[in-house]
Amino acid sequence: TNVREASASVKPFEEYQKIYNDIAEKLREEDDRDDGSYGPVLVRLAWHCSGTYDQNDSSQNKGGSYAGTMRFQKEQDDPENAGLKVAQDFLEPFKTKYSSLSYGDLWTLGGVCAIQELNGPKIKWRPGRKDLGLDAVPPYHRLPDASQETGEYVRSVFNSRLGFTDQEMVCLIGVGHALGRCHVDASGYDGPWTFSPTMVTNDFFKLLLDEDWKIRDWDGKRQYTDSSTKSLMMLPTDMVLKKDSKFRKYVELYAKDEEKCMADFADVFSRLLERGIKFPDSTKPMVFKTLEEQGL
Ligand code: DDH
Repeated sequence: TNVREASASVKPFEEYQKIYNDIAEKLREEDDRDDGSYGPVLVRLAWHCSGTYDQNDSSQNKGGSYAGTMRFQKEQDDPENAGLKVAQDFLEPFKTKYSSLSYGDLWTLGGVCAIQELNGPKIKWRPGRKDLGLDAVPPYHRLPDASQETGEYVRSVFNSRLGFTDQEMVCLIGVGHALGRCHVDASGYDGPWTFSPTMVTNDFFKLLLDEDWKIRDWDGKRQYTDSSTKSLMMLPTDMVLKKDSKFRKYVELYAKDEEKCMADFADVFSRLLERGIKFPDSTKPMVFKTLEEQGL
């Protein structure tokens, strides 16, 4: 089968809100990461532990967030996962404190918490993933290679394997890349996409359309830089969203309509975290309050 059954024996909502609060408080306290927040790298961990799913694979190596297999060196060594140990280490204390929580639940909840605390939309989330063994590690080359610059390639990742539409892939990539930056010592690329890398915004879409993007003149990997400030970047795969007319119409839509952008992102990111998992009817989607909403 291509899906896995989530456990029906989960804790009440309040218990998960407590874990959310613990993660959010640590995010608030620890600001020694490049732009002052570990939030972006937590979002990337949630995406990379989920984005390995292949809906056409019925083997035990089908991937997805269920099995928590990025705790194994073998999956950490996937070149596309370079730099994510930082995020795993950030969350590890909560695995110790809430030992019945699986890694898949912890890492996806970490991403949900980061998005909401960085001013993003509410992301529905469900628990029940179970840790599986080393033999469930998915194969390499499922997570996207940023040096590819064709629509066909981007669709091969998000449509063929993950089942997302053109509009959904544009939304996921563009809101994801509003956050954080590339690190030479991780991916080999360098720099942020936006001027506010610790805020969830639709700025990626506006900048992609409005700026004049040129190949950066440097010794590193082939990437683009904005002609006006030369401080921002775009990956080859990001530029595809502007060049491919079927993608571009959604870039234009999301650049104009932030509200629609955030509503669509909340929905599609939530589904990304649940790819390959069947949840029992008894497990209702949870929506967490931010620290601010709780007066914390
Ligand atoms: Fe990404 N991403 N991403 N990305 N991503 C990188 C960083 C971050 C690709 C390549 C890179 C998504 C899609 C793609 C985030 C979220 C999301 C880096 C730099 C590369 C390279 C890593 C480093 O050096 O530290 C490619 C290729 C794709 C693609 O789909 C074609 C999606 C869908 C998301 C999402 O969240 C939904 C975030 C956040 C970061 C910043 C991490 C950080 O440490 O900061």
